[in-house]
Amino acid sequence: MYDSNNKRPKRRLLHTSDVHLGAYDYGDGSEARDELHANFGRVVDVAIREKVEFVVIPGDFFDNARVWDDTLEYAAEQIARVEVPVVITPGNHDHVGPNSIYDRFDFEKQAPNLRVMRVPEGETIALEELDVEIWGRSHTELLPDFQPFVSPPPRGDAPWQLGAGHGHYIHPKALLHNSFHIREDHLIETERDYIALGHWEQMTRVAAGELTVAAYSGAPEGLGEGSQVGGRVLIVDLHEDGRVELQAHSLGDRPPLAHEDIPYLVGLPIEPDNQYDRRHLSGL
Ligand SMILES: [Mn+2]
Repeated sequence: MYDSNNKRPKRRLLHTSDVHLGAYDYGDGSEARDELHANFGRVVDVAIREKVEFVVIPGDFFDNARVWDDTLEYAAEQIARVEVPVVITPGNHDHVGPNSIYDRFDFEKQAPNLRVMRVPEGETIALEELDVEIWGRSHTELLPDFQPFVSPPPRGDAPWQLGAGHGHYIHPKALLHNSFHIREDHLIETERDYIALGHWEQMTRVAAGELTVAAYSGAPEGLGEGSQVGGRVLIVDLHEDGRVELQAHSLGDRPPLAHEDIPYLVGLPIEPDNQYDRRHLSGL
């Protein structure tokens, strides 16, 4: 948490998600497949150009467990090219457990800088040389009521405490999605500095209290180009004074968006007369 008396090491990361590699792995291949894969190459280009020190991918890196072998090889090749640590917190499309794509291929051998979270109950990955710890829970296909941020463990000892998770942020205008709920109060309770979110294809910051910055990077695929935020990744600066500052970098040639220019969503308050809360939260 922010402590103005203690300077923290300045760090920079890249956050992307919902890459869905292999989404077009059928038939004889297609231009869409080539473009999707090339776009992840552009994400890696931005990571290298912006000199990030690590990369966080909160889920749906792959589209499904049956993607072609050369998609796996391409993914590993690109991750290895980043050189800095890459942490994946699997989502619903690239879950861990039975029939996990991460058991089909020895990624860590092909890309020794890759760390995949494999524990649905949650685990912390320490990037010790960077003074960063990242906590998250990976999806399985087995828990329809999975809520990635309920009952988070306390902050660890490293100066920078991050979280990563995959699900729907519940806000007043949200449709009542049936699964993978993330609420503002869950994020507040994490007491983390930055929470990297995945599952949505649109980039947006979300309300997470005064002490935590949380955002969806959106998919790097050019979805929602017209909205000004499609086809982008988040560069996250962790400043010495504890501030977390986002920049949305285009995978093309559009200028970056500053922190305040990234859309911001406020969560749904918990109220006793709120039908939604009664229905979905009574079992917590
Ligand atoms: Mn998803």
